[in-house]
Amino acid sequence: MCGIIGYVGERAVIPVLLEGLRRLEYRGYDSAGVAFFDEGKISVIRALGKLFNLQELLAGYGKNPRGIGLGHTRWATHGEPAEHNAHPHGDCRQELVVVHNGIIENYHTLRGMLEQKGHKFRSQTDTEVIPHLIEEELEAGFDLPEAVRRALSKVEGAYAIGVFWAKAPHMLIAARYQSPLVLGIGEGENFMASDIPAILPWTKNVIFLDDGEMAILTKDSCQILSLRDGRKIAKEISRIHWDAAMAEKAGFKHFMLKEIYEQPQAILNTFRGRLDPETGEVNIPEICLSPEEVLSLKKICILACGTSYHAGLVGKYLFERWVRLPVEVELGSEFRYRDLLIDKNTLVIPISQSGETADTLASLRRAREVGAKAVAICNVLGSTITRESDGTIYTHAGPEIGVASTKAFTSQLTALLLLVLYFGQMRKSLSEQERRRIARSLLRVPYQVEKLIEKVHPEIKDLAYDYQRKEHFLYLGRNILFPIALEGALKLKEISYIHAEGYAAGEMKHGPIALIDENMPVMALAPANHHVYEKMISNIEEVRSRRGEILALGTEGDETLARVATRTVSLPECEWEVSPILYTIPLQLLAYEVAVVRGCDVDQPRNLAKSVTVE
Ligand code: HGA
Repeated sequence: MCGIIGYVGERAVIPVLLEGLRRLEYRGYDSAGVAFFDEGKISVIRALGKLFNLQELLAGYGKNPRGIGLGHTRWATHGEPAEHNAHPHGDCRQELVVVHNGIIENYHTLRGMLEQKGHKFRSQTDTEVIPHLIEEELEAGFDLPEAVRRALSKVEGAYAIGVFWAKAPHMLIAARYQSPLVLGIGEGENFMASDIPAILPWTKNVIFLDDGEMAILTKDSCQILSLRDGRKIAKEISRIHWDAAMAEKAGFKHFMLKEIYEQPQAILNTFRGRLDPETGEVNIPEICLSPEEVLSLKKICILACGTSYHAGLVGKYLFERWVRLPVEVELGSEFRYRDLLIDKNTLVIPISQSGETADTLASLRRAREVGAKAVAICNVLGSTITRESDGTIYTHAGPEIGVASTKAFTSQLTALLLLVLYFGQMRKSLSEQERRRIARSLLRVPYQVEKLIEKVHPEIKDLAYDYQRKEHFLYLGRNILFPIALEGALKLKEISYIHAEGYAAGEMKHGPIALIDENMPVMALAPANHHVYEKMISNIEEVRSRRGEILALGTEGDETLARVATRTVSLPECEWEVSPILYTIPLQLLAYEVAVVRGCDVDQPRNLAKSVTVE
């Protein structure tokens, strides 16, 4: 949420900032703004709404400044989306500019104190206290890095910031505490950004800034200091293997559609090199747990938010069946404030596409305090959650830009299944025969998903057209497909703004069945080989006898289902363990196609942003 890009070097700065912001726009699109140094002073240009509006404004700027600049795309937390609340924000004299991702929790107090000293504020944001605090320190005689460090010592909350000053226009300052920030190290130029794709066109060499660190960037140098005491810190440069084109739409109309179509590859990349196709053995030493540690586990606790939480719920069914350990799946925003009943024999598994999700990260930290071990499932190399866990299973799904998560979800499901096979083989809770069976079915999944997309996309398009005007939807599943019902409903509501609820089908009679009438379409997930199939059919009958319309996903050739459902979309027969992956695909396509026919902005749904780095 909120995207920051910063540049110092010799290039024309506006195109760099705009390209960076274009690649960060998934993080927020309430407003966008840039600041650069031009003819001896700082120019700030900001526009309400999507980046396009800023682009239009900049097209009329008429000059091509070089050297230093900052850009920001906003997801508002404090202060309505409006031009005057757009970043960058400045000090009283507009000699200093700041972009910020995060929340300054004590901004009321700080603002009151600064106003008493005569500072004039122009916005309602929490962010604006930062340039004013820095201004105070500059006036007290400190140089820019020290002024930033001292200013930040007064701030409580979360921040990733970029700063530059008209009196030192060769120097860009970056600092972070609980919001992500990565530095891009170029030749004769340096960058800072909230996320890797923003700097990929120019460099693949990056430094991940940690909490409590700041950086002084000039075109030829990058120095990292501790925010606590200003001491120098040596950091390693990491090399990124994504390329710039991976963050492009590649001819698809939307990122979401491209990412749906990329799933066969993303799933394959997740298990490639980790799953022996002959023996079904899994090798994931990167989880960094010894066999003794795996054997000593008494409990698993999965921590996640949103779509990743649904992946975690699927994980619970898998772990409980094949690893025989109790599993709790916890929402990050709840877990972090709960009384924790976990200890060093608990394994926590934080799941997050970005590895920066604020609530998941805070939960991980609490679990670490009581000695729990942690193995993360993440897509972004070097992200904070991966650095704070004992080990990580990277999903290798490539950059996910669409705000509605798709390929990250199915690769998280794949990674969870790998972990289940790995623990099952180590703890001997899974026989070799079962392991081979599950491995064989996972190996088939990329091919099955590819064929499935090809087959169902036109059918789903028709369905979406016919049901586009419905205002409510129910999604029903049982057992391992219950979380997929939740995920299907979430996808529909987030991008098409249709009210949708996911339910465990057996729960219908405890309340939701009262909602059923001819205006309530019900999407039922009913594979014929699941042990709860008959129960599912009974639940479908119950809906049908109340004039509900059933849209069903089920197994090819299932005549019983075809008889009870109004419309059916058939899927290939697949094993229970991989069925969540396959049954997700048509639901993603349905949400996508409904959103398209309703004219919604698929990649940038209202009020949302990706990579939720605030509480
Ligand atoms: N609090 C700042 C920045 C918002 C943000 O980081 N969102 O994710 C604002 O409201 O502008």
